[in-house]
Amino acid sequence: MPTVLILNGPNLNLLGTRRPEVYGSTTLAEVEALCREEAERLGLEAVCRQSNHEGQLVDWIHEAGVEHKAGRCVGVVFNAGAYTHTSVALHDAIEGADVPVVEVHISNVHRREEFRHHSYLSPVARGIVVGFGVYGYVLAIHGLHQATRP
Ligand code: CA2
Repeated sequence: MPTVLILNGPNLNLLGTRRPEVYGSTTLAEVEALCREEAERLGLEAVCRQSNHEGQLVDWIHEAGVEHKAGRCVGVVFNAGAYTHTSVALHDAIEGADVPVVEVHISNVHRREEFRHHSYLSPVARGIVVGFGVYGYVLAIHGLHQATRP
């Protein structure tokens, strides 16, 4: 079964434990379960990873690139957390790996502080889903599935 990589960056392991007014009350484990179910409905296997470390995220993007090239991975659903607004390394990894990436944000970053308005990932993303809470991950899986169908 082709895979879709669900990648979460720094502090997203805290989902559902704090700041429910911004990020809701769903935990990361529940988000991942939701992604697995939705992916399976579309004939995909969701592989879920989370890290607080930029280099680890870079490595996983590279691996997804290899899997994509081999026809085993349709792409990546990526919430890079705060690295979205800082990381040239993740921008370069996505560009270099040549794998479709959908950038996801649970909150509407454009309604928040100005430092959240700029994304280093958006220019190299296949698509962007912002502000729909954790349902954004489901939308992103559907988007990738549609966009990469033969
Ligand atoms: O809205 C999003 O999904 C963000 O990517 C979340 C990041 C933030 O830095 C981005 O600007 C927007 C923060 C993730 C931290 O999540 C927490 C969850 C619960 C408690 C504390 C942090």
